[in-house]
This record gives sequence, structure tokens and C-alpha cells, in this order.
Amino acid sequence: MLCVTEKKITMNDTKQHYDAVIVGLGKTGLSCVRYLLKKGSTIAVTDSRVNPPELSTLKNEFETVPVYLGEISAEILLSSDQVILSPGVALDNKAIKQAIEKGIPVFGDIELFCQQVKVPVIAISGSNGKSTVTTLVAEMTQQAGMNVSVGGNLGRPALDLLNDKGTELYVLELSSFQLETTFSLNAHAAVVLNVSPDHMDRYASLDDYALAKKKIYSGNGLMVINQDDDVVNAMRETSRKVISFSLSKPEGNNFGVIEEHGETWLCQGEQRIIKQTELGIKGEHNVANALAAMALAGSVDVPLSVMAETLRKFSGLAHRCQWVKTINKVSWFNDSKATNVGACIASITGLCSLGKIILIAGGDSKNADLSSLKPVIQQHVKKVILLGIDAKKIADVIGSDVEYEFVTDMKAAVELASKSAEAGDLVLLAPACASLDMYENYQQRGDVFVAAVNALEAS
Ligand code: UMA
Ligand code: ADP
Repeated sequence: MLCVTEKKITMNDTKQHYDAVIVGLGKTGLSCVRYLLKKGSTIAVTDSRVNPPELSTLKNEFETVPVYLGEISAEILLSSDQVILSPGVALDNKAIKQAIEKGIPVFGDIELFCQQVKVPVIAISGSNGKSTVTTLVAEMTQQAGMNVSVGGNLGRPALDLLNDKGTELYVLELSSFQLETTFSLNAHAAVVLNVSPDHMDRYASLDDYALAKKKIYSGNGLMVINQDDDVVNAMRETSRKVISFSLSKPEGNNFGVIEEHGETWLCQGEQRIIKQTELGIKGEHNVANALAAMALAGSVDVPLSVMAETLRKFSGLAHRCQWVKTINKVSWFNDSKATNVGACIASITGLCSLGKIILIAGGDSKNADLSSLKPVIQQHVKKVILLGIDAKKIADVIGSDVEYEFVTDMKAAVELASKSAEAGDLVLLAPACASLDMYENYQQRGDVFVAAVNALEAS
């Protein structure tokens, strides 16, 4: 069989006909290879990178699968019955557009998953809070005794989950990129947690981005709706079963909060479930996340007492508003996962009651409109330390009202923050930007931050 790697494609290479060509050799592409080979399909893989992340794994596991690298060539795609697109590649890629124009079906791994899955799926999307809610729903349903497989945009690719034995429920985090190429999703329950600008380098407008997210509600399952988010609220379909959540008093059987004797209760209708102070995760945005998770878990009959127990125990995922340590009465928080403006604002407003904030921000803004950062920074932040490719863009938004300084790396950011902080302040890494201009991913950025904070104490 033909095996082309690290080589330009020639017409001769494309004489072979494939059942499917997989575009992208990252985590998704590899999961598609494994899935399609198991089904007996004849496949090839292509990636615009010369050294994609899963190349050596592919070569080790499936030596004979042809791999075309260095560009995505329409010729390869046109030699296939279908094209399986990884989420990192946009549908408006030139070669992909050509394949679509020639009538070749183009879809993603989640579509393959949907065509195969036989048990209920709970699907979670939104600009922010996806991983937190996905994990909470998985833990609540597992705690209730169900055999649950969890993954998607978070952790294990969806197709890998199909190998799990005895799964009774799939809990999937789905990104807008994945939803764009999904057509057969019919989730038992689905949510778009919120919509705020993100990935504006991939979408023409916020409406386009919201339309991709809306696809999670396809089918006839339960729609879980954030009543406080106008964009999400507009996705409500009157003919469908809907349950909503809100940070105000709930009506009917919906989820919300009730203020009582100075306490905030998370409730379903009048039923008090858990006090905000008892939640392991902190900040108003996490109250919304907890309510959304309960609405979803309720769709598979998890008892409210089990949900409350999970919410008491779950103290949040790494790199999300995570307390690192307190040094000389200055507290350090790592929210490296705050990769867009909405998340950064939620992070600042969630932590501002603890003290004045020194904010470390910057990175790749993904062409976002950063202007909504200004009022929140003016109100709660005493100094901003900026790094990364779009540092200047953030500085332009802040203007002259709040002090800011530029640094070239995280170590310098942490050292400057340490010099600038006074007892009672907190230093927050909440970049409002993706990390990929300087780091492998948000985890590495967070790890570098934590290491620099730990080095401070040692010095
Ligand atoms: N790429 C190329 N050329 C190619 C193929 C990919 O340059 O031919 C680039 C993409 O532009 C992107 C990177 O390679 O920058 C990775 O793309 P990919 O599609 O190969 O990604 P995977 O490794 O398959 O990982 C994807 C998700 N990544 C993206 O959507 C970018 C992972 O989510 C997800 O965990 C994984 O599938 C399993 O489902 C990560 C992510 O950043 C965490 N998601 C975005 C987010 O959460 O904001 C959407
Ligand atoms: P995602 O998977 O959508 O990126 P995460 O659960 O990983 O979301 O949270 C990432 C960051 O987004 C958090 O650290 C916090 O700053 C912010 N965030 C989490 N939930 C919400 C929410 N419901 N609304 C706004 N921001 C949120």
C-alpha cells in the first residue's frame, strides 16, 4: 500500500481510492483512524503540518496507512468517498471547500460518534464553563451509580469512548468547531451554557459562532437553557421540552437561586438543594455552572441529594481560578484557562471580594473585541501586567486609568507582580487570550506560572 510521509503530493499518489480521508493528525484524527480501521475502511490521513502531533503514534500503530503532509490537497480529498475533518481545521479551508463543491460529504468525529451511539448522550457547550459542567455532570451521574463515559472536547476524543464496556450514558463536552461538522446529534439533554465572543478568528460574527453552538440542541431531547443569557434564551424552541437555570428566583420546576436570611440557596422551584457557601467551587459563574449541571443530571433522574453531595466535594479543575498559595499575605490564583474576555471578567468579578487584584493577562486574543474588559479592570484591578502577542491590544483598551506594564515572559510577570503587590492583594493569571503564541497549551502556561510563584517563595 502507498505510504507517503513528509513528501509533497503528486497526481500519481492519488490513484488510490479511499473510503475516507481524515484531515488532521492530532488527537481527533488518531481516534478517527482507529475507529475507521476497526470498521474495515480504506483510509488515508492528511495534515497541513509536516510533523503533526500524532504522527509517530500513527506510524507505530498503523504503519501502512498513507499519510500526506505539508498541505491539505484537494486531490487527496477528491479521491475519497468522505472527508472526516478535525476541529482545528476550518470548513472554509480552500481544499475542504473544493471537496464540498464537488459533493463529497465532509463531517467530523462527533458525527461518526452520533451515527454509532446507542445509549443516551448529555451534550455540553458554551463559551465558558464547559469543562466544569461536563465534569460535574459526569461525577453526579457516576455517584448515582451509572456507568458513564466522559470526553469530547475535554479529555478523551468521543470515538475512543465507544470502546468502553457497558456505558449507560455519554457525557460530552462539544466545541463550536466540533458542532459545525455534526449533523445527527440527538442528545438526551443538551446545554449552551453562555455565549460571549471567542474564536473570532474562525467566525465572521458572534451570530455565526452562536449558530454553530445552537446545533447542540438538534433533535428532540431536553433543552437546558440559560435564562440570563439573551443569545441562549433566543435558542429556546416552544415545541420542545425545556428546563431553564438562572441566577434569580426560579419559576415552576426550573433551577435558580433564592436569597433567604442572608443565605443564597441553589433551588429547583421552591426546593432548597444546597447553599452557595457549601459549594466546593467559588464565584457567581460557578453557581450558574452548578445549576446547569443539576438541570442536566436531573434529566437522567439523579436524586437532588446526590447532586448536592457532588457539589460539596468538587473543588474545581486545575488551571480554573485555582488558588496556588499565599505568600506574605498576597494570594496567587491560576486561571490560565480564562482564554477569552468572558472568562477573564468572570474570574475578576468572582475573586474581587478577596482583595485588590494585580492581573496578569495577554496572549493570542483570537481577534476578539477586548473593550468589555475596560470597566471591570477599572473597577477591580490596581495594576495589569501584560505579555504575549496581543499585550498592546489590551493596553490600548485599558487606556490611562489603570497602571499597566509589559513583560516578555511569565517569570518576569510573576516577579513584577510580587514587587507590586501589598498585603491583602491578590495576583490573578487570567489572560483573556489563548496561550498558543508562547506555550503549548493553557496547561503549560499555568504550570509555568505556578513554577514561577513557587520559585518566589524559595528566593
Ligand atoms: N492544525 C493544522 N493543520 C491541520 C490540522 C490541524 O495546522 O491539518 C492545527 C489546528 O489549527 C489547531 C491544532 O492543529 O491549532 C490542533 O487541531 P486538531 O484539530 O488536530 O486538534 P486535536 O488534537 O484533534 O484536538 C481537538 C481539540 N482541539 C481543537 O479544537 C483546536 C481539542 O480541544 C480536543 O480536546 C480534542 O480534539 C479531542 O476532542 C482543545 C481546544 O483547544 C482542548 N479546543 C478549543 C477550545 O476549547 O477552545 C475548541
Ligand atoms: P471551558 O471548558 O468552556 O473553557 P472551564 O470550565 O474550563 O470552561 O472554565 C474556564 C474558565 O472560564 C474559568 O476558569 C472561569 O474563568 C471561566 N468560567 C467558567 N464558568 C463560567 C461561566 N459560567 N461564565 C463565565 N465564565 C466562566
